Amino acid sequence: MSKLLKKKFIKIVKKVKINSIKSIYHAKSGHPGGVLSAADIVTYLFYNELKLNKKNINSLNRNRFILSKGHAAPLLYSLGVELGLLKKNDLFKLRKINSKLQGHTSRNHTPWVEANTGSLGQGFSFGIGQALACKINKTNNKVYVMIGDGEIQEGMIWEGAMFASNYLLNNLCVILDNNKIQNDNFVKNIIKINPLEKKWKSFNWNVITIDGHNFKQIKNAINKFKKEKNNPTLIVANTIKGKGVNFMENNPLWHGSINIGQKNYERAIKELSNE
Ligand SMILES: Cc1ncc(C[n+]2csc(CCOP(=O)(O)OP(=O)(O)O)c2C)c(N)n1
Ligand SMILES: [Mg+2]
Repeated sequence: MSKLLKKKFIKIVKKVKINSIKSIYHAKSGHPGGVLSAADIVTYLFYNELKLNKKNINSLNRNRFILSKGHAAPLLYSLGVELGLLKKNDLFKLRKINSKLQGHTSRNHTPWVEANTGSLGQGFSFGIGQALACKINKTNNKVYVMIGDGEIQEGMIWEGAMFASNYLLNNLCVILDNNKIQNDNFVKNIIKINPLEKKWKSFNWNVITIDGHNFKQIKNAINKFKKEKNNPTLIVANTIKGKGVNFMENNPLWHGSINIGQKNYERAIKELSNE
C-alpha cells in the first residue's frame, strides 16, 4: 500500500469507527469493544477484497464477508455508509424495531449483509457452506468470515473446522479477532483456547498470525491466503478490544451491550478523532 493510499485508508477507518460509536451512543445500546478491535481488518477487507457496490451486490461471483460475531454489526453499517449502501441518517436507526440496522446483522433487514448472525458459531458454519457451494459451482471467488476469540468456545466451531479442511476449502479465509475478551470477562477466565495455532493446525488449517492493527501484516496475510492451494486459512489477528479509546481498551466493561452515555461518548469521539 503506498503512503498516500495508506493515509486515505486510515482516514476511512477513523470515520468508520466514529460513526459506529455514534450509532451505538444514539441507540443507548450496542457493543463498542468488538467493533473497535475489528475495524482495521474489516475495513481493509471491504475496500480491498469485497469492493461491494450497488451493482455487484447480488452477483454470484462476488467475494463474501460474514460477520459471525454479529454483535459488531454497527461496524458493517458504518462501512455501508462509506460505500453508499446506506444513508448517514440510517445510523440513527440502529436497534430500532424493523429498521435496516438490527442490533445483530440480519439479511432480512439489510440485504447486502450476507447472513443473519449473532448466535455465536453459526456465521462460521454459514460461511463454510457458502465456500463449499462456491466450489461446487466452480466460481472463482473467496469467502471471508470473522469470528471472535470467545466465539470459538462454541462447540459448533470445531465441527466446522473439521468439515472445512476435509472439503479442502482453500477459498475460505477466517479471521479470528483475538482480542482476549469475550462477554463480561477475559476469554482465559472462561475456557482457555490456547494453544490456538497448534489446535487449528492440527485441524489441517493454514494458520497465519498477525498484529490485527497493522495494515502491512493484514495485506500480507490475505495475499498468503490467496496463494493457498489446499486448506482453509485461519488468520489469528491479535487485536485490542476497544482500540483507539483509552478507557475502553482491554476492559470487559465495554464489550456491551452498553449505554455509552454523553460524557464517555464525547471522550471517545475526541480520542478517535486524534488517533
Ligand atoms: C450462542 C451464543 N451464546 C452466547 C451469546 C452471548 N454473547 C454475545 S457476545 C458474547 C461474547 C463474544 O466474545 P467474542 O467472540 O470474543 O467477541 P468480541 O470480543 O470480538 O466482541 C457472548 C457470550 C451469543 N450471542 N450466542
Ligand atoms: Mg473477544
